Amino acid sequence: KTGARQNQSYKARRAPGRRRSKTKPAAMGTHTSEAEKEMREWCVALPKVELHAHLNGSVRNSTLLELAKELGDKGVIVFEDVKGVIMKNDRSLPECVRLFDLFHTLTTDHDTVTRIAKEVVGDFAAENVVYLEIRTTPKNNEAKGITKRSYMNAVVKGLKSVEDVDVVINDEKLSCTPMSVLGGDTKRKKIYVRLLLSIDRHETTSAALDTVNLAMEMKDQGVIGIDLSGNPVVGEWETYLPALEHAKELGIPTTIHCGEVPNRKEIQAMLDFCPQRLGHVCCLDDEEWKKLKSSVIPVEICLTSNVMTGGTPSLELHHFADLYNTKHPLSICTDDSGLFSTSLSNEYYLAASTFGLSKTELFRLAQGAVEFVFADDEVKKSLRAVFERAAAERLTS
Ligand code: 6MZ
Repeated sequence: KTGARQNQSYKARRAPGRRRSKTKPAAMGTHTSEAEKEMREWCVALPKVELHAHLNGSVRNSTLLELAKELGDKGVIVFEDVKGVIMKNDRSLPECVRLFDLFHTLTTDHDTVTRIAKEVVGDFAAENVVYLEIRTTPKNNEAKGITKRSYMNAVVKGLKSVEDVDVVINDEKLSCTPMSVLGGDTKRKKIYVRLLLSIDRHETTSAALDTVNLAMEMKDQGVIGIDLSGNPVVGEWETYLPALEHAKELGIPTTIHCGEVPNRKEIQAMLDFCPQRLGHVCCLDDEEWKKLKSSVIPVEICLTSNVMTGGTPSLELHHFADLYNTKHPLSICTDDSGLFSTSLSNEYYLAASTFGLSKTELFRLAQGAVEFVFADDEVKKSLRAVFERAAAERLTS
């Protein structure tokens, strides 16, 4: 409903000859022409900022299969059943929720959490992401001896164990990496990584407050913000509000999954809360849409995810076009690159091919995301310089 409404003000150009359809977004690596191949490569080389990526949704399929095989061998799961589910490409929102339960069964022990954090950062750096905010839900699991704190320690250990890339998780490391370069192709790559702690919509007020307090305790380890996510048809806004208010009092920035499904009362309350950023904003009615636009809250846009989960009827009808045309602050993000078989480069490619954006427009979109990062001004300054350097190179080719 909302997609069609927003299409009334659709002004962005569609790529010439592109068919208007409800097909799923193109997966990576399906080159059909030299021009497409060149554009895909350009999107990979483009320095990028990723602001909305869930750790467990960004795990490589190969890793999930390996973990599933191990648990299959131990008789904990039936590998063949799980394999089919992991490799399936078409996922509705309820299926995603079920899949996350499966992923958590596969990944929730300290060593595996460390492994996936390390791999996910390496994967983003490999496609020239220069700043990454990775979000994850700290998990208690008494049976496995895991606490929210020990889970997060395992994540931080993963970030610190990335070998081929310089990972900057706090200011200390800034001066230790003179040989590395952000956004460069030739020298060793460097990526800023910050962590957001997610409050899951299944959690109680007290558990949500624990997460905010943990974020405060782990400030010097790259934890920089709070996210509200999880199954959008579960839970009540009032349950999480005290924790989100607490974050605000402590000066911790927040980002909220908003309007993945229609929910008038909740969407209004989320907009009234005025978080630093909002994710998705798919199912807003006219009044909410107006309110969002006048709020100027930056939006994390997840094209493939929204099409796959039905938040928007098709790529072509995605609300990106309306927000982009009205110059609303936004950034292109992956959401769950593993789950949806995408990458940030692919999402930029889709924005270009669906809405007819030029290379300059794509570049400015990537550059603009620097202004919405939760990291401090020093990091922003350094990222602005990366894009200034890259502009000369990327915009002339
Ligand atoms: C809402 C989502 C999500 O935290 O275990 N998550 N929540 N909407 C989405 N759109 C598809 N994608 C991921 O990562 C997995 C968790 O992130 C949230 C869900 O709570 C999921 O369990 P972590 O690292």
